Amino acid sequence: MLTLFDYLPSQNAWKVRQLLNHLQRPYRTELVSIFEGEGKTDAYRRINPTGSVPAIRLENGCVLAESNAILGYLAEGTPYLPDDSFGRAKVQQWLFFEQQYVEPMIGSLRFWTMTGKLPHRSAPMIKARRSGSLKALQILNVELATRAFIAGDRYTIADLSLFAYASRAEEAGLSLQPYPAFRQWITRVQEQPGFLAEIYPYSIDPHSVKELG
Ligand SMILES: N[C@@H](CCC(=O)N[C@@H](CS)C(=O)NCC(=O)O)C(=O)O
Repeated sequence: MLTLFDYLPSQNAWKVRQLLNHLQRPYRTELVSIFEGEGKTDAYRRINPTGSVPAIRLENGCVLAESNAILGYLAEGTPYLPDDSFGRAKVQQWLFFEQQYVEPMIGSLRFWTMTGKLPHRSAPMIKARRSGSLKALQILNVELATRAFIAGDRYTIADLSLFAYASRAEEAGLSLQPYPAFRQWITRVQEQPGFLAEIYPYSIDPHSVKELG
């Protein structure tokens, strides 16, 4: 059975949980206590060299890390990834966008806000993340005003991936009021069969107030 290396408050890991739920694919979980340094052990670095979650181990022992790479692999041959080359490239376009403009911006700001680290970050760092986050939300709002889903007319892993952090922007102190098309897309994603509403706040982990090593 597939193993997911997970940390429950991680929305990067939620992406993989969400796709496995859509696919109704059974898996086992190994929790990695990232704030206690479990990601930095030699054993875990052989699974993911960066020491972060998520990662998966397949039935044949092969391991794979990076949330969007995992999504692409697991979605192969399913309705969540187009089978034509242009459709797949469009999905890739938005997966790269997610990793450059959403996760490091909204994700970081949300992480600092929810774990009490924001007051310990410099004003220029916060300003850069805030303006990057607003830029990402604005782009998504403009794009989603023209079509139902980000890579075309159907829900794909690009929507799933973007949803993980962008939909939680209010937890980073960002209002979603100026982005009506984006808010309508949030509802469309939540209406997908097998949508996984359950998410975990950092407060379930008393160690999350520490800095990551
Ligand atoms: N680009 C990576 C980012 C993974 C990531 O930063 N994961 C966080 C949890 S959301 C983590 O494990 N951080 C611990 C660390 O980096 O030491 C992905 O998309 O999988």
